Amino acid sequence: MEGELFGGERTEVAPGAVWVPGWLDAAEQTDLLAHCREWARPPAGMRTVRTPGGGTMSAKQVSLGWHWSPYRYDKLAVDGDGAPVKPFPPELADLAQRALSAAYDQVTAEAGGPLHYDVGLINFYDADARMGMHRDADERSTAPVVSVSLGDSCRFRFGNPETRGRPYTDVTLASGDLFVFGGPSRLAYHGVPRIFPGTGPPDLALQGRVNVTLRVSGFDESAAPTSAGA
Ligand code: MD3
Ligand code: FE
Repeated sequence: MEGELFGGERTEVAPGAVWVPGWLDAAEQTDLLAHCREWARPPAGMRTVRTPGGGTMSAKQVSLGWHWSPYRYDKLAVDGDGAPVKPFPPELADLAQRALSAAYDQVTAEAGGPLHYDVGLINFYDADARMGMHRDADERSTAPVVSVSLGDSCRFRFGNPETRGRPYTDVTLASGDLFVFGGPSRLAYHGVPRIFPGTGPPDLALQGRVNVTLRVSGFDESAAPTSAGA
């Protein structure tokens, strides 16, 4: 198929859900992964997320800007070492704006000006990790969520806003792929039912998969020194 080897082709998987395979080139993937490894270090580094039911998430996670734990945001790593969350880095703010431009012809900003991306959630998957079907509803903003994949490919299941079950669409996300979830897709159920070990670009030298999501919290930084949500 023409263009298969090149990034930048958009597919609208559902209204507002745009997939851009091969969006980041090899050098950009290497650079982003190196940053993720830095951000994963303590303090407020990568940790196992415990869910209220007594389970654990198999993907390990680190937050930037605002610290997410089920199901709230804080300025401290309240379910980790308690340290202040790392700041949301300017390079991720830039990446978010480039992602919106790549995915959409026009971004309909909310009243109050351009979208202010201020949260990064980074998930680290080993070969056996999964993420069950869920919705992301802990942000106060309805701005699109930006997702960038690195390393091993995965099966990504994109569902519907009403139920955990069908109808859903399965997509194979590969290293460098961009996915943006806005509009009616923002509150759709989604999950990662499997990782395909050994499928990442050899040069990236990553065993497993890393997913970076960029979000707009909708929280007021100055109004809530330690906690928001809940
Ligand atoms: C659709 N991450 O961090 S990325 C998550 O691959 C999350 O680590 C998965 O689900 C991962 O919450 C899936 C795709 C994704 C991310 C956020 C979304 C899809 C989304 C938010 C709303 C709708
Ligand atoms: Fe999610």
